[in-house]
Amino acid sequence: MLTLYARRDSSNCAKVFWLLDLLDLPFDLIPMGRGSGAQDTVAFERLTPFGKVPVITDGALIAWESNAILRALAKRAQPNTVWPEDQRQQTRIDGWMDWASLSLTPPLTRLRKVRAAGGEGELAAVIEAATLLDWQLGQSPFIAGDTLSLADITAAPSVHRLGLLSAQEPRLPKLPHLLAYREKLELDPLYRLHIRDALT
Ligand SMILES: N[C@@H](CCC(=O)N[C@@H](CS)C(=O)NCC(=O)O)C(=O)O
Repeated sequence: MLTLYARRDSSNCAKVFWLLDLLDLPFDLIPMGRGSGAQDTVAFERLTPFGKVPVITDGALIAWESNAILRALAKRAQPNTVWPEDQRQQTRIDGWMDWASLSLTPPLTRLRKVRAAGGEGELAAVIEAATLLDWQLGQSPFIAGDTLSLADITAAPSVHRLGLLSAQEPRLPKLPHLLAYREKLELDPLYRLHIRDALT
């Protein structure tokens, strides 16, 4: 049986909640992380060198880092369309997952933190990443191709938060492919539940 240590209002956990639901994988949830009321943090810290959520265990398998968890779950539930076994497709999806985590999310996270503390923050890097994503979504209906994949799930918290930012930030350019893509994701009940309605 899978055990997930996580909290619902964390972006990295939200990706994992979405995939577990999509793959219909049963799991035990141990609430963990800031504000979760977790008691047994010592046992948790033995599982991960960083003390961050999400973490999953599956028998002897322990996985931390949300993208590694997504791949471990997708591997466990083959065949599936979100991370197909074909190496060429997997590599393309992996590339976009890394891009989302390394180039899309960090400037947005930095901006949100600075603004939450009352500062202005650096908008240019957010615009650069969002514009690249918009361009890519002009090439294919989903980030890594014709169907929803782990790349979309990885990027989803930032896609949602870019939508929240665009409502308050007139300097964010209109990005029509990104807007249409977010509207399409919002038709997906699992995106609504785990991303849109779970994350601020
Ligand atoms: N790169 C890691 C980041 C993990 C991370 O920073 N998790 C945050 C929540 S999104 C966390 O554990 N924060 C402290 C806490 O909730 O106690 C991943 O993708 O899993």
